[in-house]
Amino acid sequence: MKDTEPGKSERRALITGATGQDGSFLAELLLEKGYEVWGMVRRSSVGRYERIEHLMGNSRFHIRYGDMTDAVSLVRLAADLRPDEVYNLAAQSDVGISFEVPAYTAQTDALGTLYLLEAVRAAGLEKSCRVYQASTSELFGGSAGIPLGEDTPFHPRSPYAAAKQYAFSICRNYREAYGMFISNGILFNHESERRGENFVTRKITLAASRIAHGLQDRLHLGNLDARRDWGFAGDYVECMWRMLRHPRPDDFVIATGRQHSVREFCSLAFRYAGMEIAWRGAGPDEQGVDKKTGRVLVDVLPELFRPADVESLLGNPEKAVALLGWTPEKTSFEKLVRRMVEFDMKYVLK
Ligand code: NAP
Ligand code: F7E
Repeated sequence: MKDTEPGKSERRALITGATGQDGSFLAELLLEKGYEVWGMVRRSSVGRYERIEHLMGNSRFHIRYGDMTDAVSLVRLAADLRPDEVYNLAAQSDVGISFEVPAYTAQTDALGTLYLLEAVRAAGLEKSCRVYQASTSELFGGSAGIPLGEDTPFHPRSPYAAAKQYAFSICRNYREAYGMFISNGILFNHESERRGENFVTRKITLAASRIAHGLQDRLHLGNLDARRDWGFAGDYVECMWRMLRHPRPDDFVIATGRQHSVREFCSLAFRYAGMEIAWRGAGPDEQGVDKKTGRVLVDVLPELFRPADVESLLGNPEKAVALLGWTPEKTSFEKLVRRMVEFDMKYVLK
């Protein structure tokens, strides 16, 4: 490993999932830190590069085609690039959709991770290359009031979580079996204006913005009671980098230590878009109405409930605070929601 002064280096990083929310923030961060960054992207009939378009002119940023389900492509990438660090962010990351495409989710998220580790080994990089694995709070399957930490047992409640459990375990196994530097980041939900439009936070900020501009009638949601420990993606990618700069490979929970319900997220987002919501009714009959006009802004659709949902997630980031210098809630919940709404209020008019 080429290790120069802390924070500045000529290290070469490979990011799988570079076109995703986290991949784009991480690529920015690593470029700022002097890395040569290779983003793996997959072929698509439409341009998929909105989140990384602004990096395309950077002479230290490059893209290569590959796919997590194509082991040969990963072997070729590792052998050609010989990266110092690999950040495995590529995944079918939508929990709800994983119930519709369970086998594909397993191929990408579980087997894909195995292929990637084998590609690093096949290139003879097992002693030099550090690997970050994008693990998830979904592994826990929920928390009944008690903050979840690295030692909490897993109880996956979706095909996505089950696939990620395999990936987590194979990373630990390769660390123990082959002495590889592989760290699992057990990240709780993190959001931004680059979040996919199907995730609940972005769905809400986009809808609130469209409704404010008269472009949408109302917002349909599922489980309003679900509670999440929501942070800002831009803060969380810094932890990924810190994990690979840590002297030893390990597993870390990254969370804010606070949680809010989907209903609370909704109220705040509509407030920032200029509307105050009053909630009335319960269960499938619950509605969010505009306090001023009485107009229904939000309602509940039973088909948006998942076959099994994770009701509550709350993380305990103490270990990351102590060992990685992580600052929870660098960006507060209120700042995060405001940032997303401010972005979407302009974005929906484009
Ligand atoms: P995201 O926005 O959905 O991005 C996923 C990335 O993976 C995209 O670049 C996507 O490419 C790529 N991808 C999907 N299937 C692929 C395949 N078969 N081969 C190659 N690339 C593939 O996800 P994110 O929010 O940035 O999350 C990054 C990682 O962290 C994921 O592994 C996710 O499961 C995990 N995670 C996320 C959170 C969170 O709250 N965001 C929390 C914990 C863990 P396309 O652009 O071509 O679709
Ligand atoms: O759902 C409820 C839904 O899809 C959050 C991924 O990044 O974080 C993410 O997974 C909650 C759930 O994220 C709607 O039932 C209600 O309880 O935004 P989400 P997620 O499932 O927590 C984890 C950590 C990951 O690892 C994943 O990759 O909100 N909810 N109504 C809804 N959710 C959606 N999507 N749409 C609704 O209409």
